[in-house]
Amino acid sequence: MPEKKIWWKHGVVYQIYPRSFYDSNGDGIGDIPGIISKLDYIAGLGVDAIWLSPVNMSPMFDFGYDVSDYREIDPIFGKTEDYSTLIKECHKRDLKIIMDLVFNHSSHLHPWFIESRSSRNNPKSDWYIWRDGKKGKYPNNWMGEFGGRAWEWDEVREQYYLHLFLKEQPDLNWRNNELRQAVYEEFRYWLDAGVDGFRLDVINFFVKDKEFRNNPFAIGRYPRPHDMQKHIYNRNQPELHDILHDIRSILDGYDSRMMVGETFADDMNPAMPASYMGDGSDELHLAFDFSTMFLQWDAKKFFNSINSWINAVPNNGWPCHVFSNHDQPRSMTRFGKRNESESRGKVLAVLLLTLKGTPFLYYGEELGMANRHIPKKHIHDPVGLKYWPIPVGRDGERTPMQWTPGINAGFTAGEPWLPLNNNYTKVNVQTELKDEKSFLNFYKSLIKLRKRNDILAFGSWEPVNKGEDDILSYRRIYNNRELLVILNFSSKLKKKIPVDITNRKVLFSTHRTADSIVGTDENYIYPYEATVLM
Ligand code: TEU
Ligand code: CA
Repeated sequence: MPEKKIWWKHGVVYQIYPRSFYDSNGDGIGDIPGIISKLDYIAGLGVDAIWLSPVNMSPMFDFGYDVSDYREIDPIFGKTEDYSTLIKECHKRDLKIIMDLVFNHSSHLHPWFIESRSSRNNPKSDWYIWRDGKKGKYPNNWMGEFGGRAWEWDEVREQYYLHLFLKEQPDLNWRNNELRQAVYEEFRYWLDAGVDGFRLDVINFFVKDKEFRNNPFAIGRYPRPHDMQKHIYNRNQPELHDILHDIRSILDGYDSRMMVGETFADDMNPAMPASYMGDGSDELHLAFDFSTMFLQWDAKKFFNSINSWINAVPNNGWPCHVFSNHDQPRSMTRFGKRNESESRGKVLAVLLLTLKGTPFLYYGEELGMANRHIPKKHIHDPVGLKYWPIPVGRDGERTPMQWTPGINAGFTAGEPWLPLNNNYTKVNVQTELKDEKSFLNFYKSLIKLRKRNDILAFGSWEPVNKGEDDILSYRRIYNNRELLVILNFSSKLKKKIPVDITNRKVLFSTHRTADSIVGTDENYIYPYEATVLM
């Protein structure tokens, strides 16, 4: 009996940043009707699910990651009915839909917060995190991720409230049971509406230290005050497990729903995301390990990061992999080295689509889209507004999707909300579809390979070469059948290779003809070769 495919384990997920995907009405901002009109393109890629960054009602201080109504759709993205149409149209095409829910914090304009801040004794007074203190004397040393203190003084309550991000993003108090129940109702609302899964924003930040202890000093990635602390007291508190059990049992009351947690760490230790998968069946279905996002181009480093992640995942759990998203520079830019970025991009694509675990793609990754430098006057992201030029902010990875070589890459008939990457005349859907050798067609055939091949879906992951001599290679084994994946991270031809590949059949390759058999005189690896062999 072949194993049954489960969409979130054996499928591919495609992340859309709605503002930047496709603008249907010429206001320069992508929207839900725009996404609907591109669903055939998405289904044509062969992916199984889409994840939309938040589209709920929001004053957009953090572009949707500050929600003022968890049920309504923000008018900039469309009507609430448009979202129901989107669900239906996805399902028609066998696509699942994953909603981004932001429940570490809400917008300061959410009615819950408006009520909570109105007095010290209203029914929702404890739904956010309020602390006494004298004005000017902060409750503790916690800093906001987006600048300044994590505490904001409120003149009415004469108290501070906590915001781990912007002051327009007050943190919800997950230690309050009424708040928990209210949030669970929002989950049920969307499950009833037919949403297949959730991506839970900074899930590991939900619960904070009961005693609000000061964070200790640390050397951070950036010289921002926020990064000069070890965040042990404002994240990852043990009570989070109870909450995840609750949410899991709500989801388990429905048919094949899934939640993936954004588990954010400074130290890249995979034990943290793994811990929130519980025993593999009672907390998160999937968790993000972002360690590959911060690596240099180095086969050994990739091996270590992926291997430790796969091994950290609990026995009944399942890994997932992500190389790009809306918060970090695109992989094409991070690893872009002069004219080698395309070759590296292809090696990465083969890696992502042949690993054990669910691959997450970020819109445009399939085209080879790269970041663009955003001049200061065009910066929208609060991180960039506050800190430019170090860090520059996240607009560069959020530029509009590149559909055609025409004006504004066919993204909008108006003025795009962010400037486009100038490479759109070459890097775009229309041009690439016509070119057999394009990045897009490369991706499409890789996704097809993954779908057709049960070994890639179900197989175990057995390292062969752990990055020595720039080679990363592994077997995927299922029911006594195996595939061998070989990736050359260097621009050099490798004559001494870890495993004899002669007489193997080529299933997919950057350099060799598919379905050919490797001859005795071909037992070497080309520069930046990525090959899947049977
Ligand atoms: O990101 C969490 C997070 O920690 C990132 O903000 C990261 O530290 C930052 O991008 C580095 O500059 C999530 C969302 O993905 C992000 O878009 C939101 O802004 C943030 O939460 C707040 O909701
Ligand atoms: Ca629009």
